This record gives sequence, C-alpha cells and structure tokens, in this order.
Amino acid sequence: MRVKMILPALTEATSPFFRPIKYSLFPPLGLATLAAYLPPDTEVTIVDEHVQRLSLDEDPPPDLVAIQVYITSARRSYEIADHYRARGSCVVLGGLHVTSLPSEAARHADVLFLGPGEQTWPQFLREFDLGAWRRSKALPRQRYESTDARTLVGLPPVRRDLIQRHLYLVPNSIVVSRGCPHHCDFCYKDAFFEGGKSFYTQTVDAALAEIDRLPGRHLYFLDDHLFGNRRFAEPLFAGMVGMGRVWQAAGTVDSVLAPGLLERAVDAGLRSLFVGFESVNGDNLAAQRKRQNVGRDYAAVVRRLHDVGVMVNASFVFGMDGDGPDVFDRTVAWAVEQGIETATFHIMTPYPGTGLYARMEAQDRIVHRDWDLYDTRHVVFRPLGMTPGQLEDGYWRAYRDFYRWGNIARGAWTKPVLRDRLRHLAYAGGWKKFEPLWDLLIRSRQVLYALPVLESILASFGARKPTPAAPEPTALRTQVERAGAAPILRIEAAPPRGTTQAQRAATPAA
Ligand code: B12
Ligand code: SF4
Repeated sequence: MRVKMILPALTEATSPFFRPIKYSLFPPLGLATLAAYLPPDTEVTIVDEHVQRLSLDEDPPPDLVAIQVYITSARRSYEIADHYRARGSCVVLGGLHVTSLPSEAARHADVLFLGPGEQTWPQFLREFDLGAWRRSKALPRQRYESTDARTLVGLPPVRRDLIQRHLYLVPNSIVVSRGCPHHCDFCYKDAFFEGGKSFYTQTVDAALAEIDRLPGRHLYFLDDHLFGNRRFAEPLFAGMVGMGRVWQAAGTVDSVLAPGLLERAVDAGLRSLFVGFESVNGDNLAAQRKRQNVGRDYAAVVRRLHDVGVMVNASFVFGMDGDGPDVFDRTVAWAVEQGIETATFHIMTPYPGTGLYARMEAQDRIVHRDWDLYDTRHVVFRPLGMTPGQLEDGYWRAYRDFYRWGNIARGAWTKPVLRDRLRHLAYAGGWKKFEPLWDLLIRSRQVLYALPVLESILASFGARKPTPAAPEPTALRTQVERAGAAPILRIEAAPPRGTTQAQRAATPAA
C-alpha cells in the first residue's frame, strides 16, 4: 500500500517572499507517531508543507492520504483532500480542527478521526481493506472516535526516519504525554480529549528510551505540561541526569513554584521554559478558569526560574474581557522589568469546541468564521474593553516594543552578572532581530546549522547552583509589581466562576 501523510501549511508559511522561523522549528511529530503503526511493507512518505513543496500529481496517486488538520490550515487541508479524493485515493482526516468541527471536515473526507490517534488509527489499519476500497470504495466505517481506552503504553517508536531533519532548527522535538491536567476555557484541550482521559503519560522507561534514540544534545518537549504529573516527571528527570542533554519545555506557573521539581528538571538539563502567564489582570484569569495562575506571585515565578538559570518564554493573551487599551504597555513594561528573555503574545481567539467559543457564540460576538484568520494575530470577535482596531494595533505594538533593542538591553541589565546579560542579548536578539538571516537559512535549507549556536546559548544557562526551593505556593503573598511608578500586576484570588465573560486562545508551546 502507498500512503502519503501530509501536514498542510497556512499560506504565510509557504510565502515566496518571507518565511518566519517558527514554521521551520518542529517536524510533524503527530504524523511520524502515526506512521509507526503502518505495516512494514507500506510505502510511506511524510510531507510537511511548511518546509517542503507538496507535489499533488504523482502517478499513480497514493492509495491512502492521511492529512493532519489545524484550524489555520483547514482551508488548505480541504483543498488537498478534495484533490486526492477526485483522483481516487482514500482520504482520511484527523487532528484538532477535525475533532472540533467534524461535520465541516466530513464534506472533504472518506474517513474522519476524532481525538488522539494512538488507538483509532491502528484499528482503522486493521479494518481497512484496500481491495474493497479499489473495487467499490467500500469502507468499514467513516468515523473513528477516540474514547476511553487511551494509553501511550506500547507506543511504537516514532518514525523519525521519515522526517527530513535538516529542514528544522529543532529536529529533536518530543512528546512524552498527551493533554494536560488543567481545564482553561480558551484551550483546545477539553474538546480534543472529550470522551476519555485528558492527561496521560508514557511509562518513564519508554520516555527515556525515546530520548536515548535522539541524536545530538538539544531536546524540545512539546508536551502541554511536562510537569503535570509529579510521579512521572520526577523519575523522568532523575533518569535524564547524566545524559548530557539541554532542553526546553512548557510548564505552568504553579509547577514552577512547586518545591523541588524545578531543581530536578534543571539537574536534568532544563534551560528554557515556556510559561503561560496569559494575563496581568487577575479577573481575566479567573474568568478563563486559569485557576492554576490565580493568586500566584508572577514575579516570584520569573525570579525562581532565573535563579536556577532557566530562561523564560512568557506567553500573554490580549483582548480578554477585563482588558482595556492600557493592557499592552502594562504587560510589556512588566515583562521587561522582570528580565523575561522572550515573550509570545496572542490575540484571544475562540477555537470552535472550547468553552470560550460557546460563550462568544451565545453572546453573538463572533464576527466571522474565516479559519485562516484564527491565527491569534487577528481579531475574530468583538472585544469588550476596546475596539478591534485597538486590539490588533496594540498586539503588534507589544511585539515591537518588547523586542526593541532598548528594551532587550533593559531586560538584560536586570541580571546581575555580565555573562547573563550577554546571553539575554544573544537569545532575545537572535530570535527577533535577525529574521532576514533566518529566512536566508530556511531558503538555503541550512537551518539546522544554527542548532549548535542555540545549544551553546542554552547550555551556558543553568551553570549556577540551584537555589533552595520556593515556599509552598499557598504561602506566597499576592503582591503588586511595579513598572516605573505604576502598579501593573495584581493577581487576585478567584472570584466565583462566570462573574465575567473573558477568554482567549493560548498556544502552550507554539
Ligand atoms: C509544535 C506546535 C506548532 C509548530 C509546528 C506544528 C507541527 N509541526 O505539528 C508551529 C510552531 C509551526 C506551530 C504553529 C502554530 N500553532 Co501550534 N502547536 C504546536 C504544539 C505545541 C505541538 C504539536 C504536536 O506536535 N503535538 C504532539 C503530537 C503527537 O500530537 P498531534 O500533532 O496533535 O497529533 C495527534 C492527534 O492530533 C491525532 N492526529 C493528528 N492528525 C491526524 C491525522 C489522522 C489521519 C489521524 C488518524 C490522527 C491525527 O493523532 C496524533 C497522535 O495522537 C501544539 C500543542 C499540542 N500539545 O498539540 C500547538 C497547537 C497545535 N498550535 C496551535 C496554534 C493556534 C498555532 C498557530 C496558529 C499559532 C500562531 N499564533 O502562530 C500556528 C499556526 C499553525 C499552522 N501551521 O497552521 C494550537 C491549535 C489550535 C487548533 N484548534 O488548531 C495548538 C493546539 C496550541 C493551543 N493549545 O492552542 N505550532
Ligand atoms: S492552556 Fe495550558 S494549562 Fe490550560 S488546559 Fe490548555 S494546556 Fe493546560
């Protein structure tokens, strides 16, 4: 059987003029995971349109075309699906957007997969009869839904041999869990994992074996919340000590404050953490059910990470119902003052299937459903505290301001040691000030050559001795941070749910 697996790209990622580095960071791990279930005699290719040209006219066409659909690439995915269906291939669609809107996707697919694929995909492969399909387009079923039997135990090794490593800056991306223990209203998580477990991990031994199979030194854990299960994370980190890895990951503010775990991660090689702060306004957090953030001392989170030598990639969302036009400057000023190295800003985006989307729809605040623009850079709903124009302008201004050389230097100079200041300058400047250079590396297919630079910047962080663990989060004082003279951050305890209608769209590691 000839199988083609495709990760379609949104238009921006294939532009002939300029390609942001973020689309050349990570290989299509989901598809490589699924490829591992194919029988050994299968002829299989994986095409990632973010980094490769997708040819659609091979002759004969593939027997089976499997497409991963994200919201921003849904339009393109459906185009490709329609094309291959017209050519007679069996087209199967899966992924987050298909799970959110199966009735939309069904118009473009022979078979749909809802939820994670580790159980349903092998089941389909057992049931699919290529002869019957060729003869009469017969299929055992048209929809496979992942429900209660979810597990990562016995996961076959990811087919990394199908990934073109040299096309990515971070070929060693890895996920050792699925989902997250939290339930933020704006997040895709609850909708995607509906009907079964929404947070589960590999066995520690299997995760360590997967790490061991990866060449080189650098790793990027794409798990939504690597620290989410302490009974898994602790032995994992212990097992990684001595492996000589430097790695990046995502974690929540409460897990950073939890005593002991962060230090273990640092001992195992953690050097940079993506943290979903989301908002400097406590009302927003409560309204979004971002309970793990409410009442936390954000400045202590940053300090604690810096004290153990971990760089911070802080994620913020603009446009929640408690946000007014001042939110952009307040957020940037706070982040710069804390010495945060990199920040990711988003415009709140209601993804179909989320609690946020349901509320916005009920309030008739969704202005269009052009999924191409659901990319967290466009306003697709009516904000309460400002106009859509103010929200979009403020979002871009926040990026510009945070990454001004003056602010990068100001952030770097919050660090007491010259070496740390220089690293801050190198890391923050490297990401945002050399976009044309990244573009050149991407086009000349040399992007992997920049990895040693990233590794050495990361490796020299964390050289300091870990500080003692922070006190229990509950004992931490809520406090007012200051940016210049103006108080900018006060995270309050959660008011009762539903008192405001806020929300947004976070990308835990995107
Ligand atoms: C890495 C990543 C990226 C990378 C690359 C994506 C890639 N190479 O796959 C980059 C940086 C390019 C990226 C960009 C963006 N991302 Co992103 N990203 C992720 C991240 C962190 C990990 C993806 C991953 O590898 N998961 C691990 C693998 C194993 O899981 P998986 O890919 O989901 O695959 C499984 C299932 O979905 C299913 N499945 C998937 N496809 C198929 C197909 C078939 C046939 C079957 C049977 C099953 C199946 O089975 C797989 C195994 O279980 C996710 C968060 C997350 N935890 O998933 C966000 C996430 C996917 N990103 C998101 C967003 C919003 C974006 C951006 C729009 C953000 C932005 N502002 O720029 C852009 C645009 C994306 C695009 N190209 O259209 C959202 C998507 C929301 C949605 N409803 O679609 C997520 C969920 C983050 C979030 N919490 O909001 N992203
Ligand atoms: S936003 Fe982050 S912490 Fe909240 S449910 Fe989603 S992955 Fe978990």
